[in-house]
Order: sequence, then structure tokens, then C-alpha cells
Amino acid sequence: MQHFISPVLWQFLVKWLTHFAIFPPEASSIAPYADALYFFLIFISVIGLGAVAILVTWFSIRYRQSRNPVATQIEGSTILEATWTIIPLILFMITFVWGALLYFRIYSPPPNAMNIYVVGKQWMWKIEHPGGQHEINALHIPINQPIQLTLISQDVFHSFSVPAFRVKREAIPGRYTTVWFEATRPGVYHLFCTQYCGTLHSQMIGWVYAMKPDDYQAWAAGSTSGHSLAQNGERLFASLGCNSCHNSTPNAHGPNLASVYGSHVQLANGQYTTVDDAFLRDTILNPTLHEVAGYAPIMPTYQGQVSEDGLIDLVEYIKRLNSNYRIDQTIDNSAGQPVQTGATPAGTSAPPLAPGAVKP
Ligand code: HEC
Ligand SMILES: [Cu+2]
Repeated sequence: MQHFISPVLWQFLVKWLTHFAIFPPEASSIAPYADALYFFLIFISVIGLGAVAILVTWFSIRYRQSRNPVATQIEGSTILEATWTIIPLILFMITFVWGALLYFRIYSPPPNAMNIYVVGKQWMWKIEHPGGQHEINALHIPINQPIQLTLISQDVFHSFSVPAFRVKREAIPGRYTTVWFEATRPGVYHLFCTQYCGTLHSQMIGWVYAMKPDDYQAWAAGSTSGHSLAQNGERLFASLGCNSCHNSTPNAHGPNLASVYGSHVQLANGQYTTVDDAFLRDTILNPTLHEVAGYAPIMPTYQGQVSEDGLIDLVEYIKRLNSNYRIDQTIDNSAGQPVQTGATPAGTSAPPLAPGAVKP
């Protein structure tokens, strides 16, 4: 047989037949909900298909030319028209409400979710755990723990997809997107890029290892690079000179960044915004995008100076920054400026939070 068809096609057939599965396993908490809606849609489609097929067959037998040579004209039927309007309307509304509820479930991550960063690039997935574990085309996660992925692309559009978890989200250049899931069954699952992204798109695949929490702890301890993302970020913060403006000395030129993450800051245009990952990334690359109220717009742009991975490190660092103690220790004090550690006395120009910053 294999001599008559192309070897590529033969390989494909063999693989397809051995790994044939109509449906991926339901391995996340969302999967049964997503599938329920999917099966409902299939079910009503099959009912509709069946009804049309039966009517077509029945009418073509019943009203065939030999039995019914002269066509009967029907001028409309209100009951019939109301029926075929109202039944689909009800079905569509059910689907709409059901779909909206599922959508909110999929898009609202639980607050205790563990955050992992994913950077897509031609043609691989780079995964960065806050503890400093780096992986390529592999993602290790504990089961029964909500995981939130923060995705970004270094070049073109990619799409991160794990069918067994019913998870799919675009990785977009220049913008963070997030997706969350909770794996329920230990196992190894396919990871795909589902957005055609160039020549080797088909090789932008990998594996998700869903592990029991103990196994995950063991893996995390054995795979760390020795530096957490925040530690890398701290070094970058000093080497890029961020600490020359962002510190707690009285004459600091920039807002104090301790506890800024998650707070509401007032912008120069009077609006308030919440400091999240995207805000931090935007500010570093494009400080004029959201200028913080009460400061001269002197922050330089770091566009082209920090890689996507470096930005993630900085974001992680600022996220975890609860006091200025360590920043103040790294600033160059040779000019003899007084360096304060600990709380800033009232009346100085550097309050512990940026002006207008309100803790949520
Ligand atoms: C020349 C001084 C200067 C340097 C260097 C500097 N910044 Fe800034 N930064 C500012 C000023 C001034 C503001 C407030 C005005 C604005 O938003 O543009 C600011 C705002 C910010 C904000 C928003 C603060 C808030 O309260 O929401 C963040 C985050 C930030 N900077 C991070 C950084 C990082 C990270 C670096 C290093 C890569 C850096 N800055 C380097 C002066 C500086
Ligand atoms: Cu891709």
C-alpha cells in the first residue's frame, strides 16, 4: 500500500490513525463548561439539519410532479412565520446568555492565580516563572492551582493554545494579554501556536506538564537559574539608572515606586489609572503615554534598550517592591546626598507614594 501513495501522506495517515482522537481530554476546570456549550451547539445544529433533511425528502416524494402536476400557490402563513422566527430567537438567546456567562468565567482570573510569563517569538515559546525557571516549548505547572499567563510576542502575532485545557490567547507584539486556567489532571498535553506566523510556524509547538503540587515543587527547586525574575529586575533597575530618579531621597526626580503596583495613580490629564503590568511596560518604553501628575516629564524612553525578557524582569521587580530600602542602598551616593532608608518624614518632596496615588 505505501508504495502507491506519497511517503509524506503515508506517514500522516499512520500517525493520524494511531493517535486518532475525536476530542482532546478535559484536563482543566473550564473544559467541561466549554464542552457543554459546544455540545449544545452541535446538538441544535444536528436537530436543525435533521429537520431540514426530513422535510426535503418528504416534500419531494409527496409533491413530486406525477402526483402534483400543478403547483399550489400559498400566500403566506403567520403561524408558520412566527414559529420559524420565535424558535431560533429562543435558541440564539439561550446561546448568547450561556456564552456570555462562560466568557466571564474564562476572562476573570481568580485573585490567587500564580503568574507565569510567556514570550512568543519566531518560532518558539519562552516561558519565565517568577522564581527564575526558564523553559522553551515546555510549561511545567501544578494541578489544582489557578495559573495566569501573561503573554507577549517579540515579533509577529502568535497564539498560545492548549486544547486539553480549552485555552487559547493571542500573543501580540507590544501588548500584554492574559489567560488563566486550572489544570485538574496530571499529564502531558500539547501546546500549539495557532496563528500562522511564518515558515516554521508548524514547529512552534511544545508540551505542558501538569504535575501534582509536590512534583511541581521538586521540579521548580531543581530547575531554577539561581536568580528570580525580580532579582534580575533589581540589577537592571540599577544598571539602567532607574534608581537615580526613583528612590526615596527628598530631591528624587521621579515618583517613589514602592507599593505603586496595584495602586490608583492620578495622571497629568487628571484621570486615574490602576498600575498593572501593562502600565509599567508602557511607562518604561513610552513615558509620555501616561504621565503621572505632579512630575516634570523628564523620564527618558527605554525603547530599544530593554528586551521583552528584561521588561518582564523590571515589571516583576516593581511588582514586589514594598519598600525603598534596597533601591536606596544601590544609588550612587558619592555626591554626598543624604540617603534615607525607611519612612520619609512628612513635608519632604518625596512622599511614600506618588502624589495622587491612593491605595485601592
Ligand atoms: C531622569 C529621571 C528618570 C529615570 C532615569 C527613570 N524615570 Fe521613571 N519616571 C520619572 C518621572 C519624572 C516620572 C513621572 C512622570 C512620568 O510619568 O513621565 C516617572 C514615572 C515612572 C513610572 C510610573 C510611576 C507611577 O507612579 O505610576 C514608572 C513605573 C517608572 N517611571 C519606571 C522607571 C524605570 C523602570 C526606569 C528605568 C528603566 C525609570 N523609570 C527611569 C523619571 C525617571
Ligand atoms: Cu507562532
